[in-house]
Amino acid sequence: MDVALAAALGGPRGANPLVGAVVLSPGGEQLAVGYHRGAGTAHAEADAILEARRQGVDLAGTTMVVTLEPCNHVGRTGPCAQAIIEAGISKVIYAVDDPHDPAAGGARTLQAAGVDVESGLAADQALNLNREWFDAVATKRPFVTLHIAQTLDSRIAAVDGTSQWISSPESLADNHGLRGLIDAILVGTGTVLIDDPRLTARASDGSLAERQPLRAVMGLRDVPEDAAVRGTDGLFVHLKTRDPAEALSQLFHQGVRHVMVEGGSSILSTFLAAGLVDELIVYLAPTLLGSGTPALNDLGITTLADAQHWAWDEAGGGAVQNLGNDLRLHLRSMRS
Ligand code: AOF
Ligand code: ZN
Repeated sequence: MDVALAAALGGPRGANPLVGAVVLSPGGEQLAVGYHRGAGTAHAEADAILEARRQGVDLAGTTMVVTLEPCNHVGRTGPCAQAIIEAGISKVIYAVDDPHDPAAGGARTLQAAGVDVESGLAADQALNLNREWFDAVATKRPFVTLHIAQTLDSRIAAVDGTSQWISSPESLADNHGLRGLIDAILVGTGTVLIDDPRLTARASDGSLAERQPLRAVMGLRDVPEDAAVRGTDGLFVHLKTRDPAEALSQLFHQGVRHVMVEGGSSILSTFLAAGLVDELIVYLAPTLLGSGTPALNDLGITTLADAQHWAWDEAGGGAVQNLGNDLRLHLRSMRS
């Protein structure tokens, strides 16, 4: 399963989960490894079977170890359960059940065909591998990470509007690393009109990362024809709504399972007030502005009893990290 989990990481994140699969001989020898390369391409099981056949391996009586329950449906590809049965594989060990209704049920199909099925091996690691995806499938909306780059006194811009760069280069690099892992970045039209950001994932030398997130702008105002966010790669979308739930619904239907909301204040606040944030990442610079644009405005809270409580999240580098001169705070919603 460790080999399958590591292989899964070869795929890109997106509409589909990362999945890895390994074929073992009856004696336990590793015969082939496969993984899923993203929506529309072969599933991990099919990839491993193909790899085994390429090597002339006889699959009869072999065991498949896979990080997710083999699918039971014909989606863009599949069903994997059928491919496993037809290949003559006699045992399947998988980590976690597929929570996606149309695809679930592969274990039952395999068992009905006489395949020996075991599940639960390294389940925690497999859940962690795709934790945002599992969450998104359960809630039927993208997992939402809120990103705030602020001063010690919670300002994201000075009175004159200047905001570049509150954060240290290390924090900026960290943010660009995250952009390369998520499916979409979301900002409001106000941010586009004021900052004209590119919202691409870039290395410190300015070069574009291999994988770019969708750039989503929400709000009723028009996005200028020459706005940098439009780019030329077709990865731009304008969501003409101010309702955060509606924006998430539109993104989910476009295959987005993990979105990072980057600002400005009113968008950040709208998502928080609506209880639609799963994770908070705050880059805290050791600077003061006294006045200027606050990171957040009204959350609809008037009494302490209604305060929002967040949990420190130790996953992925820790709850508090030093990034250059900044602190990076990582928190998780109490709901998830
Ligand atoms: C598997 N093995 O490697 C993956 C699975 O549209 P499709 O055909 O690509 O199916 C997508 C669904 O299949 C996805 O939502 C998830 O439930 C499952 N993904 N299943 O057996 C794989 N990536
Ligand atoms: Zn499948």
